Order: sequence, then structure tokens, then C-alpha cells
Amino acid sequence: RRPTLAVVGATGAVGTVMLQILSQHADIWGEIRLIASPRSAGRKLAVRGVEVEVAALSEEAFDGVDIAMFDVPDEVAAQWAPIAAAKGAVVVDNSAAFRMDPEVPLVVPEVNPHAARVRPRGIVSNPNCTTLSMIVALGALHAEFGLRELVVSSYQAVSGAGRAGVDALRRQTSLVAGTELGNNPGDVRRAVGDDTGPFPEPVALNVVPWVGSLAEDGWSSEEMKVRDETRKILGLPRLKVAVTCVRVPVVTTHSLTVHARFQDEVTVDRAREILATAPGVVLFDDPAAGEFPTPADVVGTDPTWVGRVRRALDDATALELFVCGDNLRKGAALNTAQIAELVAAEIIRAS
Ligand code: 2RA
Repeated sequence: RRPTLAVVGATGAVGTVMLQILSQHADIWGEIRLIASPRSAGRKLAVRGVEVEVAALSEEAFDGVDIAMFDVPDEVAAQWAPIAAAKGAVVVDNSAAFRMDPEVPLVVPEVNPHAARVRPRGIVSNPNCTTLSMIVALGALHAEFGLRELVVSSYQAVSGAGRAGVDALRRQTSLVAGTELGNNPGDVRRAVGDDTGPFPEPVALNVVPWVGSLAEDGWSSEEMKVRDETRKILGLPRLKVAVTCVRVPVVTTHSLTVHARFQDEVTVDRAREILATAPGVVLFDDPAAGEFPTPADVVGTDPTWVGRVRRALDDATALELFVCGDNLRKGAALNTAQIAELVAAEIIRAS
């Protein structure tokens, strides 16, 4: 039996990538139902080469659905994911609403696929895009070396804030392009005006050391997600994690610098072997030839790209890495689709 799939949030930035991925992956699905807010209902979107009309989010929309992938705001997921689960669907949710719920597994198929099998609430969570942009590479290194501590800085693309983020960067860039702006305090801010979109400061010609909302003691919600989710996925509840999240003027693909300290001494040669052979990872690391990953080349691709692999100068147990991942693909839609495919395989085996 081919499972019925619902895509909830089909018209958003991640939903759009999701429909592309569903059109590219092996077609294991029966019906694919597209669901969105009543505002978007009635639109027609192509998936698997067929136009499908978007249905409004409602209880009836989940009738007969086996798996429902959600990419909607946290409060919408908090309300509707349990409704879909109560109607018998396994929900794969990309919001933050359930990620830290002990009864909801947080799954990265390359790292902890077994976790997806135990889902007492009928919900499986997809990690945040920033965690996902590094965790496949880190998981592979952890499996061999035993991770002890992480120090991370992110360089996050504006599409992490959805279509509004991309629109804001494009608008701001058009206002500063070809000017001499960027040489005097406040000149970029004055050119951009008060409307900085979903960001607290101008993002064109700038970097903004803030992503998400204010958490405790000056940390951002995004920074807390990277720490909490990494601990949960790797099963390391006391892992030391220091993280600073930064928004940069890149459309799509998050980058991170990672200082990872392990249990024992590490070698760059072994780390390179692990990264070169890990599923879902591409090692692209030859600085002498000018080879290291950048968002401009990584965008639109599936893997986690790793470069600049070095042993820490002052600690033989630590590695330095530069990592890039498409935040809309592996960072969101692709990982969600991979989880849904794991669950679908269970349903197909059982039928
Ligand atoms: C961002 N990580 O980049 C967030 C989106 N989930 O804004």
C-alpha cells in the first residue's frame, strides 16, 4: 500500500522546496495532499508534474492521511499537529513546538534514524536549520572520536526567516547597490530606512549578531536551539556548547565555524577520512587550490559541505571546521522528507 502524504504549509519557502524534493525523490507516495492556511487555499501547485489544488487547514483535511509533514509557525503546529496525530497520521514537524518534548523524537536520518521508530505522541520533530547544517558532519566525527565540547558561530542566510527575509535582503540590497555607502556610521541604516523586515538591523552590507527571540541571560532562542537540539540528537545531555548566531547577507545556505573537542587526541587525516566517507557529507578542503565550501556554491545541493579541517593549534583533542548546508533543503525540507520516507517504509513493510 502506498501511504497518503499531506504537506502542511505547502505554499511557504520550505514548502516550495519540499514540492521540488517530492518531485525528485523516488515516488513512494499514493495521494499527496497539499494543505495551507485558508488564505492560500485554492491555489494550484505542481508536485510530481501534476497540478494539485491547495486545501485549507482543517480537521477533515487529514482524513485518510498516513503521514503529515508540517512546516508552519510554532503556534500553528502546536495546535494542529496533535489534531492530525489524533486522526491517525504520523506528523513530521519542522517547528520548534515539540523538539524538546521527551515524548517526541528529534531525528536526523544519518545520525539517529532508530529514534524515529519510538513516537508515543505520533509526532517526530525535525531539528532547526542551524543544527541541521552541521549535525551530519558532527555526528560522523562523534561516532569515532566521542564529542566532548563545541564552540560554534553561525553565518545564517536570510531565507531562514522565510520569504519575508529574502524580500527584505533584496529590497535593502537594491537601495545600497552601486553606492558608496558603508563608509560612515549609520549611512546604510538611513538608506534602508526603518523597515528592516524580520531582522532587527539592516542586513545588506552588514552582519547582525542576532537570530530568533530573546531567551534567558542574553542568549537568543536560536543559540539555545543549537545547544539543546545537538545534545538531544547526539544523546549527550551534558555536552558543553557555546554558540553565537549571526545573520549575514546570503539568500540561502547557512554556514558555521565549529571548534569541536573530543575525548582523545585526533588527527586531521582520520577526520578527513571520516568526513570523506560519511553519508550526506562532502569534504571539499584544499585551501592551496582555493577549495573550501561557500554558500554561493552549496545552495541548491543536499549534502553538508565541510572544509578548512584543521587540528586546533593549542589542543590536540580538537578540530576546527567550516561547514555549509542549504538551510531550506537539508536544513528543513530534505530532512523532513527523509524522516517521512523512514516512516513510510515502516507502513509499506507492515501492509
Ligand atoms: C533562521 N533558524 O535562520 C532560523 C529558521 N528556523 O532564522
